[in-house]
Amino acid sequence: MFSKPLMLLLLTSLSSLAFAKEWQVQMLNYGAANEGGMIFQPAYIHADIGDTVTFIPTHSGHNAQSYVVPKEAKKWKTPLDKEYTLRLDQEGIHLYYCTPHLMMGMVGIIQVGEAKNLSVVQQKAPRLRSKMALKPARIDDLLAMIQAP
Ligand SMILES: [Cu+2]
Repeated sequence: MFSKPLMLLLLTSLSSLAFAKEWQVQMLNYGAANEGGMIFQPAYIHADIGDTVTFIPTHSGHNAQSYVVPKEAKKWKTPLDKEYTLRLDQEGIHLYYCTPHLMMGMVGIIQVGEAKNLSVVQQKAPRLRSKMALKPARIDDLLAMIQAP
C-alpha cells in the first residue's frame, strides 16, 4: 500500500493533471425561453489553468472572437461554423463575442483561475457594451458573475 503522504501527493498531481476539464460552449440561435436569441451557452465559465473550452456550432452562423484576454494569452478567433478548441494556459479573464452577432448581445466570459486582469476587463467592457444594440444588460450580468479574489 502507499504511505499516506505519497497517496496525498498522487491525488494532488492527479487532480491538477489528469482531470483537466473539457468545457463546451454551444453557439445558439435561441436559448431558454427567458434568455432570448443569439447566445453562448454557458455564457460564463469558471475554468482552471490547463482546461480546454470547445466552441460548438450547434446552430449555424456563429463564431467566437476574443475582446480581452489574460495578460500573457494570445488573442483568438474561431472560424465561422467550425468547432474550435481553446486551451486555457494563462490565468485571468477572456471576454469574447460572436463577430456577426455582437450587435444582438452575443457575448461571453471565460474566467481562468483568479480574475487577474479584472481592471482591464472593467475598463474595456463599456466599449463592447456600446456595440450591443440588443440585450446590453447581458454583459452586466456576466461581469457580475466574475469571482474576484
Ligand atoms: Cu452569433
